[in-house]
Formats: sequence, C-alpha cells, structure tokens
Amino acid sequence: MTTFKTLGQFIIEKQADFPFAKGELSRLLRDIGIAAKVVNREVNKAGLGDILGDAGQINVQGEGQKKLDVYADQQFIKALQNGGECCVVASEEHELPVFIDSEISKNAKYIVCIDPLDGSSNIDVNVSVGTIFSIYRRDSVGGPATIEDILQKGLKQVAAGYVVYGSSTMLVYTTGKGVNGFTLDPSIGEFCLSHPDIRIPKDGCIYSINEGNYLKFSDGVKKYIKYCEGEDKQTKRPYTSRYIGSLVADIHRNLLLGGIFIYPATLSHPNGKLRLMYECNPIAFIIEQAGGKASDGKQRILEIEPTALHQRSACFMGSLDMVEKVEEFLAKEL
Ligand code: AHM
Ligand code: MG
Repeated sequence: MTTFKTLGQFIIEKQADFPFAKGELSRLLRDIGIAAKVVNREVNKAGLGDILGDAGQINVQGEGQKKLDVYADQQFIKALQNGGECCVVASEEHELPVFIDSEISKNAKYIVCIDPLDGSSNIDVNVSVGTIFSIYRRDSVGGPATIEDILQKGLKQVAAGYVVYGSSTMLVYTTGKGVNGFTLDPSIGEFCLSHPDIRIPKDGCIYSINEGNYLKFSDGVKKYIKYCEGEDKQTKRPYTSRYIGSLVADIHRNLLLGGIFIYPATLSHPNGKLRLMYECNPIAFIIEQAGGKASDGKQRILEIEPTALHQRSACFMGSLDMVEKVEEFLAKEL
C-alpha cells in the first residue's frame, strides 16, 4: 500500500513544534488549503464557462479585474470568515481591509494578507497563476483589529505560503521552521506532501526579470543583466533567462532549481511593481526559510517597515549567492 501524508495530517503533526499552540493556526492553514482546492477547481475549468474575461471592475491598483480574481478573493474570504480564526483580511482586491465581524471570529487573533489570484494576465492564456498569503498575529487586544495590526514587518509573519495552479497544483508553506510543498492529488482531492524540507540551491543559473523594461532599469541592474549574459565557464555563464510573468510560478521554479527573481524599480514603477504585504513579504519569508535571500536592493525585505496596505517594493529574491552578486552591482551604482 502506498503511504502518503496529507496537508491536514502534516499540519496537525507540526502543531507540536509550537508548545503553546491551541490549534488556531493549524485551522487557519487548513481553511486556506480548502479554499485553494475550490479555486483550483475553477482555474482548471477556465475557458469552459463564462468565467473568463473581465469582471468589468477596476481594482485598487487601477487594473482591470478578471472574473477569476474576484471569484478567488470571495472564496478565500469566505473560508476565513467561516473558519473563525481570522479577524481581518487584507487582499489585493480590496482597497480597505476586510474586517471579519462575526460571533465565531470575535476572539480571532490572526491576520491574513493575501493576493488571491496572482498573475491574472496569464489566466486567459492557460499559463500558471497562483495565490500568495501571509499570516500575522494581531498585536492589539480586544475590540476590532486596526490598520496598525496589519502593517507589521515581514519578520513578524507567523506563516506564509503560496499555491501554484500549474501543470499540477501545489501548496508550499512555512511557519518559520523550513519549507514544505504539497501536491494536489485530484483523484482523492487532497494536498499530499511531495516536497519535504525544500532548500533553494545556494547558487543557480536562472535569472528571471522582465527584460522588456531594460531601458528603464538602473545602471546596477543593467550591469547585472549583462553579467548574467556574459560568458564564463567557471560560473556557468551565460545563465538561462526564464520569465513566466506569474510571480508564484517564477519563484517556484527558481526555488527548486536555483535562480534569482528580480522586479526592480523602473521609471514607470519607481518603487517596483510588486506589493510588499501580500507578494514580497510572504515570498521573502519562504525564500529565507529555504536558505535563500530576499532584498529590495538596499535592505532585507522582511525588515521593511510598512506604511500602507498596498505599498510596493522592488525585489531581488532567490539563491543566496545570486542575490549577493546583484547587490554588489547595486552597491556600485552611481
Ligand atoms: P498582478 O498582481 O496584477 O497579477 O501582478 C503581479 C504579477 C506577478 O505575478 C508578476 O511577477 C508580475 O506581475 C509581472 O509583471 P510584468 O508583466 O510587469 O513583468
Ligand atoms: Mg498580484
């Protein structure tokens, strides 16, 4: 008989790592896993029904929302509302935090920041998309949670993860004790442990950046790209360029194979494009937990003091040696 471990079993086993845990975080992670399965079902059907196409709304970043973005957002919020362990959700799809004000959530102490469906420009063309989430413990006691409760540094995350809806669907998460990956087995409808204790290779040969923006990059980033393209046997250059345009998919590949993902500041996006609270921080936590490095070019992403829910940050994340190399180029910038 084949033995396998489901996400649910794994979460319960790992609860013992936290001696005073009462099971709330475990339940919260379980709720996210359930919503991910529901979203996965719809992502896999995209193109079949009328779910494709614009929802006819514009989100807080002024981008057109796709129907699946809206659907995913609703599913995760519903699961968190019903689960009772989360007091407030900060989602890419809502300008303001969504406070959960129900009888079962009145003592809830967790905050979830989420990008329910990232890489949405890829939905209509059958390319991988993902969900990214970050979990914090609430600092204030009693009464409704506040915006200050949400705006915590990435270092304070108690858990973070992503789901990649790709050629298979995977959920990867950390609670600060390493990174584990689970693959959805559609025949039994369960995420099963397939990638225990993921470690990102210390060095790699893949660089991922939207090179179409080259002319808008700073001098240091341009020079680093030229370095990646240069020939050198010892460092196995030229490196391979791989860019899907779905953060989760690009990060997942580089996490497993070794590589660097870069979304720098550009002339059109002076603070970078990706959002600190629900894109950069959760990915940075995972990358660091897997032995890699995540920087905004000047400082550790996890140490950035957030000031706004939807603030953006430049990011350089991946294999330790590669991130340190790009930092060398950035330090020499004029
Ligand atoms: P989204 O949240 O609107 O989907 O945008 C985020 C996505 C990331 O998944 C990806 O890394 C990036 O945007 C790609 O941006 P670009 O098309 O500018 O290269
Ligand atoms: Mg996004």
